[in-house]
Amino acid sequence: MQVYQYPERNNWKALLQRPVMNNTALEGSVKNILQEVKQQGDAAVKKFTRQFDKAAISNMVVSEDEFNTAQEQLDAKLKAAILSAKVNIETFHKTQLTAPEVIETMPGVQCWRKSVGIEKVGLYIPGGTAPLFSTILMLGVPAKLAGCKEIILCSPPDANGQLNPAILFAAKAVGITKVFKVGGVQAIGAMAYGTETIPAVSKIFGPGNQYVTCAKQLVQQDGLAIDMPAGPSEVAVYADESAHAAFVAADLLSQAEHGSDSQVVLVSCSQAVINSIEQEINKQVEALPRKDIAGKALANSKLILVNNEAEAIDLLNEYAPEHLIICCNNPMPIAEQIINAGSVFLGHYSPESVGDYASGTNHTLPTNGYAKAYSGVSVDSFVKKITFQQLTQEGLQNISKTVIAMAEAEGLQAHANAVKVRL
Ligand code: HSO
Ligand code: ZN
Repeated sequence: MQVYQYPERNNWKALLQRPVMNNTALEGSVKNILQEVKQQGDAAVKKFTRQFDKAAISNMVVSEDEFNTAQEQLDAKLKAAILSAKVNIETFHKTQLTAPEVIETMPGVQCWRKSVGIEKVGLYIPGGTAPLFSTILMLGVPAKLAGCKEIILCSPPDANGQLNPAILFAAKAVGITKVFKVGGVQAIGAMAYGTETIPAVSKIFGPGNQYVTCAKQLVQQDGLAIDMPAGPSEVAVYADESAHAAFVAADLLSQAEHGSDSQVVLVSCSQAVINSIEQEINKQVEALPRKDIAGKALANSKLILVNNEAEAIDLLNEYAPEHLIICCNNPMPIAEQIINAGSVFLGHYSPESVGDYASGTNHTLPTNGYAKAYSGVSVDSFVKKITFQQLTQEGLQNISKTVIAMAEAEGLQAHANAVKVRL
């Protein structure tokens, strides 16, 4: 792991740069797959599933029998854990629902705003080395609360044409309308353009590899909405002398094990703290089943020594991490100065993994510095906000002078007339 001692402020940007993701090399093949799915529907989806997932699927829709089998197969403890996490996520996200409030801006001029669920949404859940069924809760729960009518899910099948039972159990638990055994670019294309079997949706959510991310960006250019630009996941930890090296090391490793491209950053004002955490990482990593992946991520990780707490805060705000853990006895004064982060974990007993699974907050968060301007997924991500207004005759009278003066000054006489004609 690389240690950076007292980096100069004008070097921060370069130091905190994420590896550039270059999609141009794969864009051509992604475009071709999308095009084929758009033109040939199910036939193309099945062909690419055979080609990439090595699975021959006759019926892409998961049947009731398959859901029941998954329910029977899944360990009772895991089922209970999924349901308990779901309750916390629901409890937290429910508070994001707001009832419309009618505001009278002038006597007789009433305005309000109503949230309306996006009618059809599509969730993508990757397969691969770790099937992230927890993401189904993070996307499905707010989608349901938002009032989305059709919530479909696509996930790549294994070579036997099956999905992981935990994926099916979680999908059933949150009330997904239909689950399809389809993954990769072909899944994004199917949800964007619709096929005979898979309905087109208005917004696509969920993580994925570079191909899936590229496909989401391309269909966005075609007018589809997507959750947010996704990049490899990240955690930054700020640790002072009160930090427990073993806790911090475990937190850094929990993010490093996601992928060899994961980003792990430690910031401290103490070289001794950095040394002891580094030692602890080297010890703990050895025992991890995913130690090869974590090891690669650690090779790109940064241990940064800064002069003081204020400088640490500035550096962390410049980095804008997806997750920030503040390992201090008194984290609140620091937390209040954080202006760029996806999700913040305070004190010695708030590991990122509780937020990843079960505390209630969402784990679909902005990476790659997007936390400077983007928020994580919430109920808001699944609604549109429509404004309404109604004026009485008196209200129109009250506002008429203002509108007429402005319309005439913009040279838009018809706008002014629409008021005048009513008075
Ligand atoms: N830490 C991931 C979310 C996740 N962790 C899912 C475990 N499962 C987002 O960066
Ligand atoms: Zn995680």
